[in-house]
Amino acid sequence: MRCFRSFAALAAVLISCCTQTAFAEDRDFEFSLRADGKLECRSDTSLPYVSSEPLESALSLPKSITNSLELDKRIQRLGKKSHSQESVSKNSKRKSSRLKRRIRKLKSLSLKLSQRCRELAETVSPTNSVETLSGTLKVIITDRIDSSHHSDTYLQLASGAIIRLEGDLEALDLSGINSERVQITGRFLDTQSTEPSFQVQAVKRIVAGASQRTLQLDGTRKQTIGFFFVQVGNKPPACSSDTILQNMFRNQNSVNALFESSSFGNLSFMEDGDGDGNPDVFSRVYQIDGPTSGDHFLEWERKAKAAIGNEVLKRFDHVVYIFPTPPALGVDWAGRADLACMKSSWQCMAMLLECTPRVLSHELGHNVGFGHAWRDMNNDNVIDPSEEYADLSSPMGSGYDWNIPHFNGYHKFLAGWFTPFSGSVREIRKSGEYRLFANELHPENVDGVQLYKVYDSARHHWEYLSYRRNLGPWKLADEYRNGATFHVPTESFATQYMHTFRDGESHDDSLVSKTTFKQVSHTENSVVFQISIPNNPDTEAPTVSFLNFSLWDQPFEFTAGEMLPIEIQARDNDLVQKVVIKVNGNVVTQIPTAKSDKYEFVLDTSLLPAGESVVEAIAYDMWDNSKSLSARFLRKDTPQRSWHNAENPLDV
Ligand SMILES: [Ca+2]
Ligand SMILES: [Ca+2]
Ligand SMILES: [Ca+2]
Ligand SMILES: [Ca+2]
Ligand SMILES: [Zn+2]
Repeated sequence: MRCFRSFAALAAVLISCCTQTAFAEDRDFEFSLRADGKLECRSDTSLPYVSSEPLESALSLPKSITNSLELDKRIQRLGKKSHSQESVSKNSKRKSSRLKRRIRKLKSLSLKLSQRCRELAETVSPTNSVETLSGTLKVIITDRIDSSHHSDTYLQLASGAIIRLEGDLEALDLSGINSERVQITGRFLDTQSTEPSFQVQAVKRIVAGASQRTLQLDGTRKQTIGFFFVQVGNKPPACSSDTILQNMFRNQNSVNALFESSSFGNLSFMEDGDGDGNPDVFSRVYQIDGPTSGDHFLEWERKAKAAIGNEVLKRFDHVVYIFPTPPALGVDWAGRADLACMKSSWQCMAMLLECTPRVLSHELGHNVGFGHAWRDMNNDNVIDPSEEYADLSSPMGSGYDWNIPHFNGYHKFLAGWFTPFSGSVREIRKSGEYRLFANELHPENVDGVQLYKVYDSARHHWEYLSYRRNLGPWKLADEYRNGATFHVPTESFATQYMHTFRDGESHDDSLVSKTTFKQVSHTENSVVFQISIPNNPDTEAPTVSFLNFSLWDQPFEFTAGEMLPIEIQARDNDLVQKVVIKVNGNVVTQIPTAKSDKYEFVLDTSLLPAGESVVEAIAYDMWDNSKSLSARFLRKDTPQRSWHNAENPLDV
């Protein structure tokens, strides 16, 4: 599933979807094995079902097969092969019967998995009808010891209740995570458990009269952070308060020093944020009774919260729990954190099962809003779990040895850390020779650019170009230094590392994107390169239209409080970069590039003023050509000025 994240892989998936054949006749369900080992079943007549446990090994699919379609193909291919082997020689007869045995085995596996899907469908109560919920999206990232990761997506309702979302979550747009309301349609799967789950069918943003979100973390932030040590059963926490105090605040290369240096003073964590004269790394060990086997992190968190008490917890922007080590708890992860919680007013959570600067900086990086630092080590355009942390030039990768480097250029940009320093980030639109200063230097001391954005018109994405150096305790592996480094951002706030150039090295992409790049020279603080790109290749503005209502001369009438779904279609000769939604002149949301050309949201009219309101959709392409379209809305309770009132000349 992870392959959806790169454009090339997405194209490959789209192509393979289009050549899909009908599923086997004797099967009501199409099934697939998810990355987490669970079985997902789809049919034409219902929402998908997902098994609550990973498949047992007896039912596991052959290697390189992940779904029913591939299984069918394999069976077909073996069938053809066995026909061609028949009635030739003794040897091929033996081969043929071996193939037939293999086919029987695969067919029986296919039937068993279909049967499992039917059982799954039956255990979900038929009264669980499709319904619509609204709330905010919340994502918790789990960093596993084996360098793979897992993310859980939740909907937090206005009541505070948290519901785990299941389904095709790769398609979820996370740009408004934690700070925007969304409306989701789907069905409850399991309401009995302490963690109810909901199968998602569709997600739409809710927009209203006023802007409800900050797009970036602008301005200086001094965060309060409380560290709490929790014993689970008889298992003690992973480290002492002294270890955290040193690693977080007091060592020369402390995690707080890393954030202060990386953010150019925009973000720091306070050792005594509640101002009572004592560090907020609490030496007391809180005791919870378990469970001590299996991964029950929500339950541990709930019990730890109860033991600590809300009076204490509420003083902090970030609450960090230190639980027992992974082997003591019998779990496969070392850290876990809320993603992008700093974008909202919500309290941030992180859990540590290891107290190293590496894990600590990584989890707090998730709190800021950073995804992982990927690197496609084998260049197959797919990020495998083992490649999820493979870019060692960022704490969001695995870090280099036990050193931690600064966060990378794109992530600094995402956090708004360059924002106060004008001229630090520039787009390259013209061919020429450019100088780029090191990502690590404080922009106040730099008279020049520290992050370049280059648009690749063939691959339809922005590439971020930075230059790295060692600075104080913040050290990089050699291969990331002495050259211009390219990163491509992903939809889940991750970055994909592309390449670090060397002096004299060039890349000629003129056949694909008409762009060539050559590194000229470097010093410790800067690199010089030449780039040749076509002159503004796109002057054609996107088209934009409303799909689900027509633009009459009259405003669209609504009753106050109504939730109006609005569908917009935006297309471009190149690529739609975003669709910005304004209500009465205020930007209320922006929707990034959609995989289809449909941009949907729900207008919450309860926050619209009396009288007429204007909703404007502005589509931008990658070159900032834009096209805007407005629709008028009128609250029914206000008397409508009719067109045949006096000043209308037609009324005579
Ligand atoms: Ca304190
Ligand atoms: Ca790969
Ligand atoms: Ca500067
Ligand atoms: Ca265009
Ligand atoms: Zn992580």
